[in-house]
Amino acid sequence: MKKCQILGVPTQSGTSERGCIMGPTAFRIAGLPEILQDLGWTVTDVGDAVPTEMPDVSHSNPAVRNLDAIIAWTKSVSERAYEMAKACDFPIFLGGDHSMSAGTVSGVARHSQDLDQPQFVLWLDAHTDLHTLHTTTSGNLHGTPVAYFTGQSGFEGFPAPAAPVDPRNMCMMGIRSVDQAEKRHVAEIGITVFDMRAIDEQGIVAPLNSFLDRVRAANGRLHVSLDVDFLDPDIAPAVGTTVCGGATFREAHLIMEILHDSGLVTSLDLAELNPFLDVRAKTALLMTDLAASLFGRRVLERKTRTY
Ligand code: 4U7
Ligand code: MN
Ligand code: MN
Ligand code: MN
Repeated sequence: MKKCQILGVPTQSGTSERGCIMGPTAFRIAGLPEILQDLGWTVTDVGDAVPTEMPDVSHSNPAVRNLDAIIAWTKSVSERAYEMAKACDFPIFLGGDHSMSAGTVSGVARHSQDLDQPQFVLWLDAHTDLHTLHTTTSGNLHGTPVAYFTGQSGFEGFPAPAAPVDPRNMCMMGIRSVDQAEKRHVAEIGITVFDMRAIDEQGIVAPLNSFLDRVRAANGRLHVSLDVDFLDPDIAPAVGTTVCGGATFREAHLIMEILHDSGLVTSLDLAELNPFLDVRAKTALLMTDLAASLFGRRVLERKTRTY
């Protein structure tokens, strides 16, 4: 049986809204480990990550918040993610704010490098999270993980990622809030972006399949990072940074179903869940159901559809 390991990353230092620290607990209460077991996986919950000792750091950009804590989380989560990628077929990371992905993606990418396979990343988010310590104006470092794990400069005090992800191996979907500095950066480094307008015009099937074809052709390993705010706030209110006009219930499930059938996904972040802002747990339950779709839950027993 295929083995998956689940790690909680209860960080909220990357955002100014408190509550993401409760995210991993909410996923456990929603029954994620049992649901994956029922889908035929051997599941081990390896508990929660603990940040390393905080370094004594400061930064020239006075807006930057909680730099010491984010460096400490990144170091510890990156190590844990690397060990999990070695030890099982599929690590799952329960956030925690999206600064967690500086650690998760750098850790799994290091293992892909050991295997001599390219790391691909599918980023499902309203935001590009491409700020550096120098360009962020909010100072909230959950807006920076993509710049970190793709090896951009401007992360003084952080360990250099062992295996930076090639931005050309990244695809973003759901994007609808991009700051000026990020706009310049995203075009420059060659990330494929399907913003909400592209999804309105083309749907999700063709864009997603064009990316999955590239992953398959390169014999790549695929990390999926799902930020709650990828979803429309009407169906997923439990997030600090709501942006109108997000993905619908069916768009999100269809992405997960196609990802499952592709067989290409090797790791997953469930990021930014803030249970303190939820309405009768509906966001926690939806995020859990989306993970279930990615792990093979389907409406009918039928042969895997190939795209
Ligand atoms: B998330 C923002 F200004 N870009 O930097 C910023 F719009 O992980 C938002 O995607 C960052 O939720 C959102 O603060 C980070 C803002
Ligand atoms: Mn994000
Ligand atoms: Mn976001
Ligand atoms: Mn957010």
